[in-house]
Amino acid sequence: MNASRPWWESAVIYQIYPRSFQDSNADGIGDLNGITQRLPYLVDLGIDAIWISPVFRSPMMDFGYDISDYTDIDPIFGTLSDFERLTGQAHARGIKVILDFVPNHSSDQHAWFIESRASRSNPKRDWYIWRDPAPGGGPPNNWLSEFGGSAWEFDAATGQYYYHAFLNSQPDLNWRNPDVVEAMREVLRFWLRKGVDGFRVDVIWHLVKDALFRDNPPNPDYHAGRPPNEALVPLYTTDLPEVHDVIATLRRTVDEFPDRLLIGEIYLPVERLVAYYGRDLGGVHLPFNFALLNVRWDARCIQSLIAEYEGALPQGGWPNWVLGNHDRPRIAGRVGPLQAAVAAMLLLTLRGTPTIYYGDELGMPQVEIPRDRVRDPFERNVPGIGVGRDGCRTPMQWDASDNAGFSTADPWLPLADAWWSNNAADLRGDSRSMLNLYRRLLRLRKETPALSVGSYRSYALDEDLLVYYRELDDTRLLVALNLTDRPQALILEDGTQGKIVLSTAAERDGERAPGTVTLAGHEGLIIALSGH
Ligand code: TEU
Ligand code: CA
Repeated sequence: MNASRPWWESAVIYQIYPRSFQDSNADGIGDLNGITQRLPYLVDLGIDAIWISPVFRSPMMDFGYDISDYTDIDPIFGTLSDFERLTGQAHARGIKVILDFVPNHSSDQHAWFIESRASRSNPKRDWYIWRDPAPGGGPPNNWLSEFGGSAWEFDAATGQYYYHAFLNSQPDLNWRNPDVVEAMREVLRFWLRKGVDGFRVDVIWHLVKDALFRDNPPNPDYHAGRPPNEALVPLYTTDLPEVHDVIATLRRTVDEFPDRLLIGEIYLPVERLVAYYGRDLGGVHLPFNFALLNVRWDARCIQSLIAEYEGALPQGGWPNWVLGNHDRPRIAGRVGPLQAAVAAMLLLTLRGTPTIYYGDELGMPQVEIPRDRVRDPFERNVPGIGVGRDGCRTPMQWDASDNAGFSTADPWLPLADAWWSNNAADLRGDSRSMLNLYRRLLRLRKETPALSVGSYRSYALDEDLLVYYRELDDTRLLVALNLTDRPQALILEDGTQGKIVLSTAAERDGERAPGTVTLAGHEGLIIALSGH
């Protein structure tokens, strides 16, 4: 392996939604000690880094994405020393730790906001975004909250509105104020000094808003059934040119420490996404690439999105891939449980850094949440159109004991139905299981640099097969993915033959691949090529 490459280029990241990973103190909610307890599982799985969704002090209106103290751990999750123990033990096992930094907004319970709303003349007034009512009364402009309704909340005590891109309990900080920037840089340093290996930065493309507070234009493509905020194009609220200066400052702060990683959460089309690598790559190292979250699951669409993404990357910009996260429906729910194996092979054989969402390695389903169990504030505010995020946040299915081994108490969200058979312990014992597929793929990826850092080249499109080369030095691999439920024949290039190094159907590993190979429905193959 090339020693001069930063660690994250060959790493695999694993996202933990901490409320749902492992409960250690019988309150039905996952916590830091629970994660520490499960580190051996993560070592056995073969991932390199964990990204933990927010564990900071929070009233939990948005389950931690509403922070009331950026430099303390919420008691629900444990203590600062629990965090230090987790980091120490993760590092001892070779696992990096990435925190979730939420700088766009705080909780309305943060001391900064409590001061800010105390009076118009408070020194922290300008740390948030306050505006007078419109001339005729009402909100200052038409900006909408992502979670429904106006993005402006009236504060009767001081007679002004404050802006909140999400819940009204999540006021947006004013990143045009240099004191805010400096305070947040200190927050980063606080955790960097504790040895964290990087940050995933929440809604980083939201940080700066229009200085003139112009109305957002209507979205001509909006239709009923879509989230109400999509009625407007967020022209003046997100992706402003000035945001790149702020991000460069965050990057310089992280660069004060060696080998730290900055990932940006950015939902934008590819051509705008890649701007977040920054000028001279001085932005985030990895702008999350969410293209696979919405793609139509067919070979043509996926091949062209890979080509578009690879083609748009700036010189030296490192790619990354995501199949799921705590905001989006589970991959197994989207493509079906059988095809999810093919999706796993896709994620772990593309060029760039993959992020695995916890539980996808078990094929965890998208869970139907009964109305009386809904916890997600987005679903509560905008009910019935399918925006709910609880269904992808259900407790990890560890074993067949009570509550799937997640907790001895009733879990905060219901478990998936089939947890008593579909759980890590049972799947570990079945050589053909999804968990063992992930383990085999991760081991192969580690042993075979061509799969992580090798070049990517697409193969002639064979209708329903997605086929590509991954190459490095003398290693030539062909990845063939059958995106259908029917058998498909793959014809190798003239004069090449190969050997199957890994099939989603474990029993084919090691099989010779002469000129033609047939893939079963929902099968994926990694073939080592010889000849030419
Ligand atoms: O999500 C940002 C984001 O883009 C959401 O609006 C997303 O589209 C939504 O959750 C619907 O899928 C981040 C966090 O990942 C999310 O959990 C938080 O609720 C949100 O920011 C506010 O911090
Ligand atoms: Ca707990």
